Amino acid sequence: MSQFPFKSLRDWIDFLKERGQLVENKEDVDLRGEVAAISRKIALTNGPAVVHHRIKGYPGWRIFSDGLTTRQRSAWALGISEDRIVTNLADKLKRLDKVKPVIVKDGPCKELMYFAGQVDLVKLPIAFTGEYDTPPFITAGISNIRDPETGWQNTGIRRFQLKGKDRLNNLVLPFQHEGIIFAKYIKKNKPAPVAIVIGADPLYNLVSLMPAPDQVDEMDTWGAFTGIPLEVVRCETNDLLVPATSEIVIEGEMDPKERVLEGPFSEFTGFYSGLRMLPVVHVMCVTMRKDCIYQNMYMAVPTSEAHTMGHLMNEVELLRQIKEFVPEVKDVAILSSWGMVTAVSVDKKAKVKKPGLVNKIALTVKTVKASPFVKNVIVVDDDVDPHNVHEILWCMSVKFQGQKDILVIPDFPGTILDPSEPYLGKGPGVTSYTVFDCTEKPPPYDEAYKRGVAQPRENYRKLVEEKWGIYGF
Ligand SMILES: Cc1cc2nc3c(=O)[nH]c(=O)nc-3n(C[C@H](O)[C@H](O)[C@H](O)COP(=O)(O)O)c2cc1C
Ligand SMILES: [Mn+2]
Repeated sequence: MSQFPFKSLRDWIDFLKERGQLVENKEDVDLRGEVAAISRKIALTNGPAVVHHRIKGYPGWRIFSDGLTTRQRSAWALGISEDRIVTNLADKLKRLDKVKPVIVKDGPCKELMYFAGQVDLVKLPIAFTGEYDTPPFITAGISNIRDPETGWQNTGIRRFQLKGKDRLNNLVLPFQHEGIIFAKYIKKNKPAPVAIVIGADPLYNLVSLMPAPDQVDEMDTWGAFTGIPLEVVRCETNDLLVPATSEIVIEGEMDPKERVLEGPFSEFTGFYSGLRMLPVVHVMCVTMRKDCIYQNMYMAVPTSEAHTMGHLMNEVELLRQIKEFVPEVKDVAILSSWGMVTAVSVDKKAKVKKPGLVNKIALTVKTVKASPFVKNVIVVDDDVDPHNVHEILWCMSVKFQGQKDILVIPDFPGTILDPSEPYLGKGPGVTSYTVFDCTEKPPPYDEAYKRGVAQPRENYRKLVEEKWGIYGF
């Protein structure tokens, strides 16, 4: 029986099979959209994970996807109950000791090795997403880079467009850790070694999505969650560390100066990205497991596996980081598009005693590392569940007046990825930041709120919960 902590993608696949959460697709599938369309349908229906066994044009390969498309499966991968998952995880992270990864001599990821001249990335079954993202992108590539000054290794998932047998593009954003670290190599005019992992255990995938503070090694977080160290091996051509059981490891270097056109990509905003000049990864070595399983992570117009797992891990980091400054914040929910609509709940009693608390929260949200994509924030009281869209819209309906409950900070740093940014006339990279105060307003404006929420009495609601099955539902 496979159980948490899962040691490899294969261990995770066995577990999903045991839980009845895996489809083994034996039909032929086409990389030019069919694989992506299957993932899209899985995301829209909260469907199971899938292994495709027959990839047209790529005999012998299997593709895995959608292991973490539902919160339930993410909770299994994190070894935590699905109930109150964000608050529990944020609390857990606060208390955790570092458990550093342990270096082992050899691992299954080194069963097959290809060095310069032998490397051919075109042989990987890389799936296309939309009709225009050509050439295709490796979407579930977990990138590792080391800070040349402090030795800190950062792990973060990214997309890599195929540019040749041994070349990939990398969307290095300046506010992300890969960008912050790569800037140090540019300053020194030195190439930056990177290691890209495809197909690892599910927790490694989840921690690679955490916008953790600077100098935090996401592999330490893996150890902290599980209580045991992540087993890693050293790369063949650089000193980066990667999980020993990885399916594929791509080792390479990013030239500090070279840039080539990237795009279009099926972006998380739901639109194709434009063309941009971006850094290039020159691949020097690829190592693999035998009978390798390629992992694809679908991302395009919401929702997708990338959105569901990304939202969860961003919620956890946002909550943890905001609470350090404003402990009155109780929960955080990303409602759409990587935080472009985010809800935050605040301690209702504390808010009454501390005028201005909502604005303090608003400013804090945009100050922490975890919020680069946060654009519109809805603040609610903590008697409302911010993860429940019906409750959020209800609060906006009956507790919010646009004339006085909106705070707009114009010309805030943006992301360049939001297609509405150029509308401001200042080019991409500049955005409005907007806060909607949807909390109950203090006396003398609380007349109706004091009368209470209209619903059946609590004892009957409890009774119905208990008897639900007995009624025959
Ligand atoms: C499929 C997928 C692709 C992604 N591609 C990129 C990317 O190319 N560049 C980027 O900066 N972030 C990308 N992200 C988001 C980052 O992984 C995420 O913001 C992470 O927290 C960044 O790591 P860091 O906090 O260590 O910088 C992607 C996320 C997913 C799920
Ligand atoms: Mn990081």
